[in-house]
Amino acid sequence: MTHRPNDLGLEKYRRMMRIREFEAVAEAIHAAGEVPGSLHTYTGQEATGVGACIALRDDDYMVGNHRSHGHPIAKGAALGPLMAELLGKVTGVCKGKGGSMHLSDFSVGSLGETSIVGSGIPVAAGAALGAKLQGTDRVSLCFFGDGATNEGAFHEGLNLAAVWSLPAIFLCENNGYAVSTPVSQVVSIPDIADRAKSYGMPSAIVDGQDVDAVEAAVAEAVARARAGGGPTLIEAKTYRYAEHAVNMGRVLRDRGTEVDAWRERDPITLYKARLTANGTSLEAIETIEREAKADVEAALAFARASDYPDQLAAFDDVFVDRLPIPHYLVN
Ligand SMILES: Cc1ncc(C[n+]2csc(CCOP(=O)(O)OP(=O)(O)O)c2C)c(N)n1
Repeated sequence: MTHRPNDLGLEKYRRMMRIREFEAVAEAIHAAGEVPGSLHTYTGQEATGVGACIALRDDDYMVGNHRSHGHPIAKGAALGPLMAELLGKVTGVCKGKGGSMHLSDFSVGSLGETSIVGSGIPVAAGAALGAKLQGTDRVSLCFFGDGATNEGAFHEGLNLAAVWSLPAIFLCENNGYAVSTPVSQVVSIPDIADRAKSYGMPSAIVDGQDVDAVEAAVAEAVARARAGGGPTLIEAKTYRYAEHAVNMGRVLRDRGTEVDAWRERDPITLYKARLTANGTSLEAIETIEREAKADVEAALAFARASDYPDQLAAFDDVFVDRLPIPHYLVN
């Protein structure tokens, strides 16, 4: 059985390690042709996802984007059904019909992602509205990139959330690029967080490599949202190590030594140093590292052993009233 440490610091480390291992395996099996479609890895941004999700309750909502393998893992999702979804298997979180960019797992409040940049923002605002109308104190957190903040959906979602004082946290993971376009070429201000001013919304800028700092910033926003104080925009400055999508066979932009400089502030290495400095034993840390590797291997074995969905299942779960199956597909 997987050891689940009670200590919050080790739990954060555990979730970051699970993401790192998951992405390493996902990239390898994608290169081997086992994963259909494109694959956007989260490696390098682990502290942002984990710091944010650790500040949420299990019943809070979370919405991701196209770079979202890490988000449900950070929210506590089981790895097997996530890996199975990447492989298009029936045991996947979306029964194999979503793939890498659609990893909804409602069991942990993960409402899912779409490949349409910015589209999760109004979805998260809608979930926040639902939580408010139902009289709960649940909050809704949305992850999106710097590129998404140039989409209309960002402005529409933040405006409505502010006007209706919705319990939402908008978390921009500013990793410096949208595909290969540097953020400075398409955003006219240094800090995306400043866009909150136009909606009268509080904001924060946080070091996205520091899991504790992200947790603290999100916890403050969550407390405000639960207390009826409305939404917050948080900008986490972070970095993705890989190309926009992996295994493309070409480099879209040569980032030179920049990647190495960011690796110097790798979120997992930084946190390991902090844990050990605070007295956590190396043995406890290494146990977590081994378990993360084993858990991801087990997830892959589970996914590989699973079946592909029946082709007629394509018509299930699309509308409330099941679609009729075209006669030419039946026998
Ligand atoms: C509406 C829309 N426009 C363009 C694209 C193509 N596209 C896919 S990902 C991406 C960049 C997104 O950048 P960002 O939001 O910063 O996220 P990151 O990939 O850096 O995590 C673009 C332009 C898309 N999928 N949807």
